[in-house]
Amino acid sequence: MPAIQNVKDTAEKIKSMEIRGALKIAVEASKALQSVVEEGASYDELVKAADVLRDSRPTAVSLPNAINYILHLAEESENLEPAVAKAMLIADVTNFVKELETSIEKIAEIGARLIEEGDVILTHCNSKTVTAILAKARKDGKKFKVYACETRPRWQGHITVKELKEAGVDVTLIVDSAAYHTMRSKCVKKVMVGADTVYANGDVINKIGTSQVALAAKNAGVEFIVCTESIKFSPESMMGAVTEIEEREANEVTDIPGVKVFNPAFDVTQKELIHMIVTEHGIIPPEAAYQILKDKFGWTLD
Ligand code: RI2
Repeated sequence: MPAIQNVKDTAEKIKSMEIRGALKIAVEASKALQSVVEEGASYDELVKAADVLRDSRPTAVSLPNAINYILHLAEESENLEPAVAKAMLIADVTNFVKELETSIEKIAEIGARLIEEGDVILTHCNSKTVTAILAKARKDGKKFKVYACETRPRWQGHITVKELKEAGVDVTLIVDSAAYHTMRSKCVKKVMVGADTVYANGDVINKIGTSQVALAAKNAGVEFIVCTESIKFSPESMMGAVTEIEEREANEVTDIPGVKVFNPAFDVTQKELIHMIVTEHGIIPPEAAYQILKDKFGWTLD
């Protein structure tokens, strides 16, 4: 298949959520751009391919972060002899994809240390980062219980319960509106969720409903933990940019004809509700998000 067709297919799959989860989106978009590079495309053709992918999902910042990084690599190699530039770019992009994929293993290693024997954990939506942490803790021999919100309207909680069951974790599905009651009646100790975007000030965008779970956790005295790779930290937020919250079709919510529907896919959880953020670089308080952007990516305000 020609690389540009592969790019269009990938963009379509991201849009329809066949490819979903913020890290997976970044990995698959990067691989699609890698195929464009391998085909020997010019810099301008690579930019065009990047534009096809860029708008496929507006809220997950991992997508523009990955695309911009690959374009930056391409710019750096532009003045080299074409064959050398191509070989260098392929090697750099391959490395980048590998780094993205291994960051989740590092987080699993770090996050699993937080899980204690007998813990009761609640999660919302389906985060590969969170399920990797829980699967690692189970593999390490720890016994604990997980409650997973079903996560209307796309039911990603069903993916979570399947993945955790396969990993041998004791997992129970709950409806979204049972989150607070479950926290109190089942002695939940920790909430663990993923992220689609982390702002420089420590606020976190994740699946719709996350902020309600965080508010409930605060009231119930439950620790609220965000688990995320640093590719999801938003450099634009340092300059005050606000991420667009994706609104999806009404038919995801109801098939009743003529009913007005508001269907936002994500919400913002304020840093005051977050106890810690687990990243591949270690565990940080939400206030240190700016430091990650500065130290790891060199983005500064001056
Ligand atoms: P990982 C998902 O969004 C959820 O909001 C989830 O918490 C987040 O991406 C991060 O997922 P969607 O793609 O990258 O289901 O941790 O809309 O897998």
